[in-house]
Amino acid sequence: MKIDSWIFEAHDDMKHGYKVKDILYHQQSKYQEVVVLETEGYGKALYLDGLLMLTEKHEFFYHDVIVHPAMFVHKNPEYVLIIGGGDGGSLREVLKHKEVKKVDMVEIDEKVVEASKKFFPTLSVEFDNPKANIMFDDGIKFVKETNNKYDIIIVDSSDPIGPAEGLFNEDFYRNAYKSLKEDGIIVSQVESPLFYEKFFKAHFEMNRKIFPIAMPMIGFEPDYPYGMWGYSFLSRKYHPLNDFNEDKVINSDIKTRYYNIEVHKALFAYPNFVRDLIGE
Ligand code: SPD
Repeated sequence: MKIDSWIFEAHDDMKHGYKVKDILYHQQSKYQEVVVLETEGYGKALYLDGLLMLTEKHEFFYHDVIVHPAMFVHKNPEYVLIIGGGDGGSLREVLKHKEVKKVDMVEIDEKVVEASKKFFPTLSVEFDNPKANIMFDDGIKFVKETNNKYDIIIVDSSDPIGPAEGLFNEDFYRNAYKSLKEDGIIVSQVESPLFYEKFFKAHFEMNRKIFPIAMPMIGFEPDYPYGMWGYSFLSRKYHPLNDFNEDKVINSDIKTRYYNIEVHKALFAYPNFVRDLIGE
């Protein structure tokens, strides 16, 4: 990864860049290149294998969407599994929900947690919470082997290349389905419908064979190329709109900067090209 006064997430035909003030951390872990930079205008930024995972300024867009819609739709989300999520942002949001009794977090790369504890104090706030059980293991292997049943599973992965590749295939989702209670929900990050069209289409074709409800959520995320980001809402029972009880949000004291009742509904309002992609 080339770092000078600018950092670019480089793709075949475009680049997404930030002006860099300082390189704070640069290590090759057993799994990937882990880099933390101080940017000029967006706070610190975390890159894995040259791809931007988050900036301090904008991470709330992503972590609000990957956590709160499912947590508010589920009637009583007590047991949560986070796959990946080594920066701690998803754990922070999950533990804002008072019903939660236990969160298992399975992160493959200890270096990501190490970097977050050192450089991202606003994300790594809940690693020592007694409800949090942090395991350094392969999430693919974990869902294959566990007998646990979760209310919610959040797949907060990096991109579908490198160590996270297997978190996007059918075996993983079939095993994750089995690790849910009968009314459980999985939310995964599934890249941008603008940028990874074929992948996005295939993800929903595959998961409609596994889950009674498999719907995209489309949110704004300025940290990632094109700013439009996709997540999947995969549910054994609850529909994200028909079973959404707005009072649960109104009566909650959870503070969010992006998520609210209107945003919840808007995440399921698809532009026509997304409807075409998912065959609606
Ligand atoms: N292209 C970037 C996709 C990364 C999604 N995961 C980000 C991790 C933040 N917790």
